[in-house]
Parts: sequence; structure tokens; C-alpha cells
Amino acid sequence: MKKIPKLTLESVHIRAVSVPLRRPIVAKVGQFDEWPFILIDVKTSEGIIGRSYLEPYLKNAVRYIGPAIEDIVESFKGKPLAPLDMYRDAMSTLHLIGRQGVSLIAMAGLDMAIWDALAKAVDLPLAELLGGSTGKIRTYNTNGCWLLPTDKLAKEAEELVKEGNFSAIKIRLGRPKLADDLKAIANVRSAIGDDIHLMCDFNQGQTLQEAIARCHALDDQGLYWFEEPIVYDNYAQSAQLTRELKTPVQIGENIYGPRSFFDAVQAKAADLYMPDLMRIGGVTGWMRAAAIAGAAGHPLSSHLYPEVSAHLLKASESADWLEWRDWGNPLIAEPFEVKDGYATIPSRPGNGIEWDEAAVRKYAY
Ligand code: SMN
Ligand code: MG
Repeated sequence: MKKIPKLTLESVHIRAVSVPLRRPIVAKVGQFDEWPFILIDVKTSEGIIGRSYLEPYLKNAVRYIGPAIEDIVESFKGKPLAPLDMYRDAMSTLHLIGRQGVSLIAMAGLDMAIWDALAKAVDLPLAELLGGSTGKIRTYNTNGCWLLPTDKLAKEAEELVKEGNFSAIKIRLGRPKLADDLKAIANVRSAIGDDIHLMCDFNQGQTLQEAIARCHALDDQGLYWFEEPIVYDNYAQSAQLTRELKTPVQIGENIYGPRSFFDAVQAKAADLYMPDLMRIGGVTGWMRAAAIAGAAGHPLSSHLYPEVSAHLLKASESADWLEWRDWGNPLIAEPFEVKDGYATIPSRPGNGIEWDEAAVRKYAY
């Protein structure tokens, strides 16, 4: 039998890059012309390198997330690569500076890279290491239809569908006037027809009172879900909206760690959940949240991080939709194929992320 090497954490290599966006982001969370990534390479003494990235939204964030990652690595140097142990030990010390925010994001980045190394060591794709399989996962296109002037949306929506023969796309809503949100929906529908699912995202841009008025007014528009209608962490108010509305409420991209995820589920804050890997706590945090969502009967989608999320959805009981965004594609040696509304998880070992080093040099800052 082939002997599988036990891996030991040796060091971490962190690089900051920023990739120009094909379609600039205009959203309630901010406007972005480029998208920063923190690339993480975890080196083991056995020579296997685990890779992951973080999407910190803000270019300056690498100044504090980078040192946080290095600090955690410092305390685990020379120890066996065991992500569950690292998660537990880091949580028991990180509470001193807070278990959410930067500390959890740093942990999550490392955790994803470590799981990649472990999967490579046993020569399996991450989905298979977790007991699932590779192959296809349904995905919707999130690469556009931001809060643009409504007359720009029809053409863009049509492009979004065509880019991968998608059966679902996401638009952003929450314009100052209801009439403009209705125009946005009508323009998009006129371009893509009735057979494409239309998700919509409010990015927390409304108060509860505004959301009650706006979401009820849009409840018969046939939208697939209402994402983050209000501030992400008021689970009681979110539960009220979830009870009142026919359209399913989707939240999760801003939930930090499986414990808060559990709180949201217990509060019945939403119908649908879509964790974000850097906030839910990497692969370890995701799998714990996925168990909660599965047991509670909530469909689980993803937020950003399409490559690692695709593997994890394959290992999640209530897997629903992969959010597809291609902003990181230039950095990745072999981007995942997206065709006919499905992303294909490659059968190579690990999470499938290797860097295009020429592109990394080009976009470094
Ligand atoms: C989003 C993602 C990234 C930047 C802005 C907004 C959005 C989503 O919340 O769900 O894709
Ligand atoms: Mg969102």
C-alpha cells in the first residue's frame, strides 16, 4: 500500500493582487473597479503546497489580514496539518481579540489552503476527500446587473445568460424609487424571457420598514429569492420578513462562523442560506454550517469563492446553487469550466486552484 505522508506546517507565503473588473461593481456595499485577492500558499515540510485565496473587498485589508495569517502560522509551525485542531485551538485564543472579523477571515484562508494540501497528499479532489464526488453543479451568473441605470440592464442581462447558457442570473435591487426597481425587473425580463430564474440582492440597503414596503410590492414579480433585504445581523427582523413574504428570503454571506449560522437558523432568519467561505470559517466552518442547514432543511448556496465552494456544495446535504463569478479567473491556471448553467469541478487533486504566475506578477500590488 502506498504510504501517505503526514503533513507538517512549515511556512506561509502571502501575496496581494488586484484584478480589474470587466463590469465594475455598483452595489450598496460599495463601488469597485478592481477586485483584490490575497493569495495564500501554505508550505509543508513534505513539499506539498496548499493554496487558497481571500476576497477582502478592500485593497488595504491585506495590511491587517496578512499579519493575522502569519501570526496563526507562527503558532502552528512544525505541528501536523490538522485543520479541525487548528480551528479549535485558534478559536480558544482568538477570542481574546474577537472570534469574528479579521481573526476568522485569517483562519478561514489558512483552513482552505490546509484542506487543499491534505487533499493533494491523498491524491483526491477536495470533494472526494470529504466523501462526495466531482462533476457538475448548477450555477447562476452573478457577474453583472449591478445597480446600473435601468435602461442598461436588458443588454447586460442578455449577455449574462449567454456567457454560459445560464438558467439563472442575479440582479441588484433597492433603488430609491420602487418604480425604478419595477423598471429594472421589466427590462431584464423583456431581454431574458420568463424561463430564466431571476435572483435579486438588496445588499442590506433597506431599513425594516423600507423592506416591508418594497418587498411586499415586489412579492408577485416572480423573483427567485430576496437576498439580504436588511442589515445582515438582525435575525429577529429578518425572521419577520421571512414570515411575511412569499418570495424566499436568502441570507448568509455576512454570517461569521457556524455558531452565528446556528443562531440565524434557530431564529428562522431566512428560508435559504449562502455562506461565504472567508466568513463562515473556511472548509471547516462551511462543513459545520452545512450540517446545520441540512438538518434544519434549508437549501444551501454559496457566495463568491466558486472553486472551493463547488467542492463543498458537492459534500453538503442541501446543496442548492453555486454563485458564479469569474473575477478571479485570470489568476487561476485552469479556471473551472462553466457551460449550460453548470460548473464542472475538475478531477485533479486538491481544490483545483494553481496560480497563473505571470498573471499574479502582472496584478501584484
Ligand atoms: C456582492 C458580492 C461582491 C461584491 C458586492 C456584492 C453580492 C453577492 O452581495 O451576493 O454577490
Ligand atoms: Mg449578496
